[in-house]
Amino acid sequence: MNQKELKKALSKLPLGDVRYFDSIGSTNNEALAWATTDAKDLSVVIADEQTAGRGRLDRKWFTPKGTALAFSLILRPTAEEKLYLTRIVGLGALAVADVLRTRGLVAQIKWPNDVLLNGRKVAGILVESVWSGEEVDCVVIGIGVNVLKGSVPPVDLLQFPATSLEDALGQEVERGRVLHDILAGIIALRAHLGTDSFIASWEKALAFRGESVQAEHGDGSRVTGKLLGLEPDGSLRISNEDGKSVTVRFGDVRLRPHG
Ligand code: BT5
Repeated sequence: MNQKELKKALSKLPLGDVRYFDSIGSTNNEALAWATTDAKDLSVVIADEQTAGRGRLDRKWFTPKGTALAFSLILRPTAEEKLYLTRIVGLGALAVADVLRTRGLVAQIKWPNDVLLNGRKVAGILVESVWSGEEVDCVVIGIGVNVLKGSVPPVDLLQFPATSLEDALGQEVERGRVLHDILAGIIALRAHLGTDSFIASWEKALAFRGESVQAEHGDGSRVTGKLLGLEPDGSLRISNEDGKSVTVRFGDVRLRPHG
């Protein structure tokens, strides 16, 4: 992957500017800094390697050289899109899941921000915002996808099993093509962000729907029950052990199958 190849692969998309790095700390950090200056809507930061890739709550995200996709897309949301900011993590996750499905894979979203293949994590999404007082100015959608086998971290570093596209497909995949397709998917889905059908598609792609799950918050509190679906803001709806419908909001939540 290099700047020239990428420019060619992405040339037909209505992107802002594209910045490519052979190696960087975190594409999200670069995009957040750029977003506070002159970044246009749909500008992208892409890196071949991240040395300080981040997950939620500063957990580590591994992006070894030459194997993965790591990029951050800057959105300048319209007034209407600002009404649906909590759906943006779904926008990223759904675009990734859709692209994997067009390659014949059974991709599911482990709410809120993981994409799974065969019950293993293949991609993670990290959405961060730049605020101007009370108003959101920019949203950065950071996406990491394990494309080639070498991108999958060692088991002892993981809380959840991981896989790559190459593992799932049994053949190598071109990273530029996957990147193109995910960006095209985000651009297409973005037009539907505020619709009921967006939530319906997101809901349909959820892992563990109708199954027993446990959502654990950072403070140790837990909700156990059947995963029902999503609220209009993208929060998770679970029927708890007393049969009552409860809402699990975004934040430091870990979801796993239960029982
Ligand atoms: C995420 O966080 O899954 C969000 C990951 C977002 C990464 C992208 S890459 C481009 C952009 N720039 C950044 O700096 N970040 C974004 P979370 O749900 O907190 O999951 C983090 C956990 O996933 C870690 O604690 C590990 O257990 C596991 N993990 C780390 N690297 C992984 C990998 N390559 N594949 C699968 N699991 C991984």
